[in-house]
Amino acid sequence: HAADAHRTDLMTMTRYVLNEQSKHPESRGDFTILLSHIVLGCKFVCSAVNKVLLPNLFLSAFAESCIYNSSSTCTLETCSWPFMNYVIHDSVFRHIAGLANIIGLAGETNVQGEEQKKLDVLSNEVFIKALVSSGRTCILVSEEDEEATFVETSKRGRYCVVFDPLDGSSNIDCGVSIGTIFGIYMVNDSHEPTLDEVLQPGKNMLAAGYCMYGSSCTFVLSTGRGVHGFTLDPSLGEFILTHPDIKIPKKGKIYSVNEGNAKNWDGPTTKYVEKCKFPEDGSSPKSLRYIGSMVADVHRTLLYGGVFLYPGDKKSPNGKLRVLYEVFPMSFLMEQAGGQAFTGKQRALDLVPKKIHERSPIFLGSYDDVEEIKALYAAEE
Ligand code: AHM
Ligand code: MG
Repeated sequence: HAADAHRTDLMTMTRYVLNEQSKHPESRGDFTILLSHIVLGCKFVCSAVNKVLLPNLFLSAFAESCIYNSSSTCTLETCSWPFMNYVIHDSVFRHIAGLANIIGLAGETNVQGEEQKKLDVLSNEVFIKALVSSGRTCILVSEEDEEATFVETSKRGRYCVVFDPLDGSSNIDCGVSIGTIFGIYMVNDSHEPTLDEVLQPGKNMLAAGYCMYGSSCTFVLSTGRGVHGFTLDPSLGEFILTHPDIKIPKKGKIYSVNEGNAKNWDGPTTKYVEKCKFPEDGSSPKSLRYIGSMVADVHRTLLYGGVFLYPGDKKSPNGKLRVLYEVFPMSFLMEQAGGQAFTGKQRALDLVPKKIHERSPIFLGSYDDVEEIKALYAAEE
């Protein structure tokens, strides 16, 4: 009854990390605690994202009516939502209005842009608070904050976390997958922490991962021993190991790039994409897939193979993606899955960032495909 055993013997993420930890007797469980706080942030964002995606209009209509009427008899009929003509019980109504408050929809007059912004900001706040309260962090770098956060001494630990709390924000309103990306460094204790602790090459990361808020909520993690995928079981509120030891296919059939920028590309990028469409060796052309959410594009690349590229171009020589919390974590995962990540000049994980929000071109994915890109850049020199 292997199937039965499987169903009752769940490998949760905590269990997985504890297993890993038991291989290091010196470990004090700090990483497990840190990760559980990251996971909490992801669950919160997942839930907030779903509330925005599904009943978006519904919530704002209700929230407004509830806030402005603020009476206990506030019902569907007293609000302007036109499509339903029955009354929702007050408690349900208050619940919905409460949710709307949490996710920041309540009271907004300008529905479009502001909501979206709020969800970014909210996600950032959630992660900062979860990370600081873990008592295990020291420096936090978030895409949302200009400056790094230095955790106060009483709450300080040895880990530095770099993260993009909600990446792909242009995709929120149309319900397309978005995600959180993070990387973890450990400080050299003994001295006051400085920014140098995080301005380190990606290969010094201890762990990296992302959480994708898609048709399901998927958490992909590497602690430097392969890449493992977990799926949120909403009924349990637990991430369960569903994709152990992910390996990217050695060669893929997909390329993923914003081709709208082709006009400004450099020679090797142009040549590579041309080769994808018109292969010279008689093989079939590659398919193009581009979501515009790095987490989703990288996730597909990891599972199906192929390449994801955000090259530099004449307008933005360093491309768009940020080294610390976009390029490094994804490159770390790619290498751990048997793929490669290249900047156009070097192995991405060898890059030493000088600023926390620095950008870099990135080409990552299946080993053989990235090898081809490297050859085109080498030929250029
Ligand atoms: P964001 O951090 O503002 O959301 O931007 C990052 C996103 C990535 O998720 C994605 O790979 C890229 O921007 C898409 O950019 P473009 O719209 O230029 O193709
Ligand atoms: Mg981003």
